[in-house]
Amino acid sequence: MSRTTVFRLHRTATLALLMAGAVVAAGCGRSNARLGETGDAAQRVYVAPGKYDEFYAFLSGGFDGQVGVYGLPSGRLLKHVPVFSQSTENGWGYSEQTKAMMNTSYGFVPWDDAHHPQLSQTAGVPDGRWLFINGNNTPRIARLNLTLFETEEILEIPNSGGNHSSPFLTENSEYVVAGGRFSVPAPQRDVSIDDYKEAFSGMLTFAKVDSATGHMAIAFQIRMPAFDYDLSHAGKGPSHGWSFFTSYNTEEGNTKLEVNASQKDKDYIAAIHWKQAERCVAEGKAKTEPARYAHNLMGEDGIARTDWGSSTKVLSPADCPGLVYFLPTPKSPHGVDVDPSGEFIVGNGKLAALIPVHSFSKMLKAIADKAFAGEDHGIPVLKYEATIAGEVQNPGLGPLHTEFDGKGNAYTSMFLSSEIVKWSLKDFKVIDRVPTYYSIGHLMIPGGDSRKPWGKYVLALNKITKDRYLPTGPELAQSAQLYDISGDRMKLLSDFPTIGEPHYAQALPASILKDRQLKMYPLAKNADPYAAKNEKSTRMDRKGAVVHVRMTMVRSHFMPDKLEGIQVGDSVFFHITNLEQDWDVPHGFAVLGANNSELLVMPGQTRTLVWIPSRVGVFPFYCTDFCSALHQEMQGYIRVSPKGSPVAIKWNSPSYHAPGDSAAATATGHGTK
Ligand code: K7E
Ligand code: CUA
Repeated sequence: MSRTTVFRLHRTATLALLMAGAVVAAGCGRSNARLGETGDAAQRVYVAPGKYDEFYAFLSGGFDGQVGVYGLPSGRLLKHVPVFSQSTENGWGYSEQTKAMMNTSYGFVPWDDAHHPQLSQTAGVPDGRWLFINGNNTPRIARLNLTLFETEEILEIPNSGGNHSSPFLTENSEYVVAGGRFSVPAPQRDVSIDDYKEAFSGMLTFAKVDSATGHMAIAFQIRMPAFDYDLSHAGKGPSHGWSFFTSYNTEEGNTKLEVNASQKDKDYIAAIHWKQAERCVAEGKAKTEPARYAHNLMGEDGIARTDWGSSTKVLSPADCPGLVYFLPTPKSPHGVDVDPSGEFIVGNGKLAALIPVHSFSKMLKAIADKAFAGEDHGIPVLKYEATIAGEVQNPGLGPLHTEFDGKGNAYTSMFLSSEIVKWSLKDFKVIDRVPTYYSIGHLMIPGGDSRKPWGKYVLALNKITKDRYLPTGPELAQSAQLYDISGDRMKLLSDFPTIGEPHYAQALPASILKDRQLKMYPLAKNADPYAAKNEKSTRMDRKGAVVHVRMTMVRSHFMPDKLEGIQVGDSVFFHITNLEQDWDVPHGFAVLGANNSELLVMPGQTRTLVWIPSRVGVFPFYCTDFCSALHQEMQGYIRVSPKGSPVAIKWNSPSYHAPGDSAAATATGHGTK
């Protein structure tokens, strides 16, 4: 949730709970009762110089649209990966090869609100191949390649609004899911907002993930009642084949939801039997409906391209019996989390005074016994008593999310009372609680939503830091806090600030990833049509007002580095190939007057920046990445003449021959205009 909604929720929920006679525990400002126990905290998070962290952690950037990669336990920031965002650090989203990643049916959208990273899984365990993450505002799912730490694919989700219950993949990464927080008319059309109940749909999308390549494709969408589908998790083990989505606003209000969506005592967790959906789709029960959406994929040649989708298969629960059941769940549930055994489905009712735990086996039995409390929009509603395994009593206030340690314990974040509460999956009794600073949203245990958590730490992802860091104007740092959970009692180890608002995070042992990193792109395999794979093939070509410059970079010079014959208003495409074949030797490229970005070009890679000179003169360009002792010498000049100037194209590399030079005919033939 955003900070503003957080504050609002804080107010209304506190009010509601006060009226209900609940005691509000002190959250912000409380002293750390366990300070004495954390005397060795510094040692526990200290990673000596030259040593590696034990875990890679991937934190969503929230409204910053990126993923932050941190080492745990140190909390050191290792990388900032642009996803639904442009990056001036490396030209992501500005270079010609990456621009298409931002394409959507709404045009070029270089921003989004990214909440939920999900590591790909095999047999319910993170396998370190890919990281998926949702974009909320312009509904999308992105896939990062974890040998590159780079975004490789972005799939737009049509018929959706606020893609929040996403991507929450199934246990062999068969599907990533996308549920809309905001129901919308689907297909979009001009209707009165007052016709919400009739004209709006909730849409739950299942995108198939190719097991070899990771490529996503929309398999089917399920048209649901116009509720707000907030979060999701897939079943695992015995519950594999099902996905669970929380919903709020089952009241179907279309205004002032803070009141109108809090009327009912219970909303639902929607249990989706996606294996049944597969059968219904195979039997032709889905309708093909027009839908325009972008599918952006990085090609093997390092160039992103967009394929346009034109339709999706839409399933209605009425046409596919056994597809959807509603599990009544108290008070506008937020997170839904499935324990490592796959048996327990935990609802986190943000306004509820308890944590309901549903049983998957009881759910199946209730379905078989038709233990229905009724129907809602034709969808069977199971009896609460028939599916509930137990309730965690007096857990704290404002439960949002739950993770698991793999040792029979669950950990729930309490937004209002600012704490993590540890409880037992055996008897649903609270075992321990520890304050967080402050207003925790998600929490994360490495592998903590998988079948095999590495239950050594829990990371609290906090919304508000108040007095925790040096103040920085109106906007204060957002923060993660690391707790040791290896013993019986949780112990706070450290705080570290994060980039953007961290919502969810995922982590896995560094040993899974660290030896799989691509060190360089093989130059011989560079298939960019404008690559210059050696200095001899560098050159300039003019076609009308477009000039293509094929340039190389290697320690410590550009080739060519003296360019003439450019005119004001030309579109100059700098296609720059890094000839290095060594690890960690990117070169940068910046030119005076560039209106977009610099470039960082990885060894063996070609990247293209467009520069449109606006004035006459001679402009320097240089390498921005300190690559060698002669890095400061890695520079050049480009001369810009008035429009229509007789100054001919000219460059200083072996491919250039002056016009009239007899060798010119045998050279590129592009030496003149
Ligand atoms: Cu709880 Cu977007 Cu997963 Cu934030 S959400 S906290
Ligand atoms: Cu190349 Cu600095």
